[in-house]
Amino acid sequence: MKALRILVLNGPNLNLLGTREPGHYGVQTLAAITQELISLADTLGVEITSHQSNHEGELVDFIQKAGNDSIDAIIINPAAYTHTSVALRDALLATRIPFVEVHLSNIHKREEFRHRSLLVDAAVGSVAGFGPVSYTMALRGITEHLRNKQGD
Ligand code: CA2
Repeated sequence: MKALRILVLNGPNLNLLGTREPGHYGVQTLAAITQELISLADTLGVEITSHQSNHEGELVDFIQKAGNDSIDAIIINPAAYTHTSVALRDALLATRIPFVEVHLSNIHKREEFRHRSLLVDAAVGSVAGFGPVSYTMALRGITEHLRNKQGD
């Protein structure tokens, strides 16, 4: 059977991980988090591709491209765009690719403006508050979800 293909997208400022604000976002760099995901993907037998962008339009482009590249699922940490981006919501809905919203911090115990996500009601699920483990939980969760659906 063809390996599942999963796209991992990271939004603005996540390229700074491991350099500042360890209280909220931990000490691991994005490269280290991605490396851990690649090795878990290997264990699970799925393929992952990963991108980070500070630009909303570029993230929209990656999502649209995923629609043409037969990507099976998207794991996305939209960062600040979580709380503001109708464009990311529209792109995700347009491609109809199942996605998981991920956050390092627990957005619900932070400032009120972070409590609202413009994406989460369209997601298969969301994981927040576990630091880098949020990403590995998302990968395990969506892989199992897709495999259960393949068996339908
Ligand atoms: O907790 C998360 O993963 C967030 O998506 C991170 C976003 C924030 O706007 C969301 O509300 C929650 C911020 C990412 C900024 O990352 C930095 C990393 C290091 C230093 C400064 C910012």
